[in-house]
Amino acid sequence: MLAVIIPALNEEETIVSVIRSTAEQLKRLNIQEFQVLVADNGSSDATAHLAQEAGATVIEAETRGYGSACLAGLAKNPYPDGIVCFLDADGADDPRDFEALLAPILAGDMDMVVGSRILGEHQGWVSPGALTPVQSWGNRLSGFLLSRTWGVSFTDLGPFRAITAKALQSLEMDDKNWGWTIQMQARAARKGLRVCEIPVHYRVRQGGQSKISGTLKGSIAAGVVILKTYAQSIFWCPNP
Ligand SMILES: Nc1nc2c(ncn2[C@@H]2O[C@H](COP(=O)(O)OP(=O)(O)O)[C@@H](O)[C@H]2O)c(=O)[nH]1
Ligand SMILES: [Mg+2]
Repeated sequence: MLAVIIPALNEEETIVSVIRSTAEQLKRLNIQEFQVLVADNGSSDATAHLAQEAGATVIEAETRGYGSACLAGLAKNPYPDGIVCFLDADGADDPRDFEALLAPILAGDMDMVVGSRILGEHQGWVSPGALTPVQSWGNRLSGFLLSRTWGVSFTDLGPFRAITAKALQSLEMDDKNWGWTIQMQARAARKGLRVCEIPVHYRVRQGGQSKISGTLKGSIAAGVVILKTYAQSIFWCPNP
């Protein structure tokens, strides 16, 4: 009933522990029926091989990009009536937060729950250096824009999130890159879905190299894409 989609690009140092601790946490929560889908789009290292050995289903995404990998994983979701979770492959998200993330959906109270690293930070949970200042302020700004536009309460565009497969399908997601997270939140808000966020732990990546926030150029480029996706979402016409 639960699909966990992990977009991964050259994450051989961390992918195995992310898959193992995900499976461990889900079993601890008594969730027996789940599938871990690693969406790899052309890693040149051993990511795909190691992910498969660790028990995940590996999906080859044809086009580069974070959203593109998430879409490729989603296309192979075996549970169309279940729940879909996303988390990163670098070990920055903590699978121990699955419990808090899933609880409101399992209780039937929410359609989507986003893990906020900013809320975690306020409680001293974010390791120093895990979120760069540019990332932190960029995400806060995005949350502010979403809140002002649709009256939802978001502080972050965190990658670790859970949503019912049905709700996700209704959002007609199509962003192929770094607009993926804001597109999901903006469209969910625009559609009037039941959404909330919870504080999550966030760590420095556990190995390998950052593809985005590690450089100022990467952060600015992602910021521009995120703002553009927000603006496009205002004009999105959902199917009734
Ligand atoms: N499949 C795929 N995954 C990507 C791509 N770019 C980044 N990722 C993954 O997306 C996640 C977030 O990227 P990361 O480099 O950690 O960004 P940061 O946290 O801002 O430094 C990681 O799991 C990456 O492996 C991409 O083009 N394709
Ligand atoms: Mg990361």
